[in-house]
Amino acid sequence: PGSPAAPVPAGAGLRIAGVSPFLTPNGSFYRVDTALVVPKVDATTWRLRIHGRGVTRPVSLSFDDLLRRELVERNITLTCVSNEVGGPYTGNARWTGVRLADLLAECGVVPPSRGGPADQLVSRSVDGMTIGTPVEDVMDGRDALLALGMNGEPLPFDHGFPVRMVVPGLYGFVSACKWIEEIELTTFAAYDPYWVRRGWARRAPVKTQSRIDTPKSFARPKTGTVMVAGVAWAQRRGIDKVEIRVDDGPWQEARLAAEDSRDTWRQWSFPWQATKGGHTLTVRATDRTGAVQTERRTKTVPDGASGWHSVVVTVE
Ligand SMILES: Nc1nc2c(c(=O)[nH]1)N[C@H]1C(S)=C(S)[C@@H](COP(=O)(O)O)O[C@H]1N2
Ligand SMILES: [Mo]
Repeated sequence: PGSPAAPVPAGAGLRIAGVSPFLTPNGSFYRVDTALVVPKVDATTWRLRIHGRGVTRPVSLSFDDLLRRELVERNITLTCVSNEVGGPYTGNARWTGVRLADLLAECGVVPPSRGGPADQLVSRSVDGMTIGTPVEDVMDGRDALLALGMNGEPLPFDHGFPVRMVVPGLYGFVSACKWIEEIELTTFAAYDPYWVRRGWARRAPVKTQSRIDTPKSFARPKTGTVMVAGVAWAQRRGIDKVEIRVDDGPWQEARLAAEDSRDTWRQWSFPWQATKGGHTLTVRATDRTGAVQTERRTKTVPDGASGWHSVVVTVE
């Protein structure tokens, strides 16, 4: 990469047994898509077309065309809108790709805030998925990528080979088109993509969330110090605080691991002096806007689950 990712701070990974590693290995990265058979796209014949409203210079790019551009490498946490509170559909990877905003600008695309006629970017995959992303978000300076590498390897077939989109701060269903082959500039008024037609939101920024990775629910730890630990994420905003509550006790501050960037999740830990009996541990995060993760439980539909994650353990 011409623009490598900054080294991950030494303290970003806490090395506590049971905590999600800071970078999720490709083999254990969650997979969510509608493909019954994973597309196996031939990169030598693959092309990406960019066209539509306000595109004064439409293009059709080959894989080699992308490789000739400056490659950038960024750590970005990707989250699925269908992730329940405490669920597994979130992961953090080092993506390698090209800057989508630069490519769009070369095609003549201007964001709506500067008078551009398109407010929605619709990406289409070889398997017919359509995903709608705000043009403004893609062009506001964040690291929106057309990714072709994941954790130092070519993008795995399951994760969109040869090329997918990755946009920090937006749930995957409104940003992360795998096996992408077309980008059409249009408007939210003119077109509803796949999931929107099925009742999901048109716009879906990631909600501030936190998860207890260890201990697991129904664990039976011994009395004494039990390390409670997990991850918290609020892509684009960053995590400033994580707190733990034991049963109905006061909120107590957890120790935060070093932050890599506000677009990546952050590990945390809390040494709990566990006493005999049944206990409920609850976690909540505060993002850098000062907003405390809401207790209000919502379903995943239409724009992501909210609420606090709890685990119930029996201390022996
Ligand atoms: N072509 C295609 N791209 C897709 C999807 C899909 O079903 N088809 N699912 C989206 C959803 S809902 C999410 S959360 C992410 C998941 O990416 P991953 O499987 O690499 O974790 O991909 C997105 N891109
Ligand atoms: Mo998703």
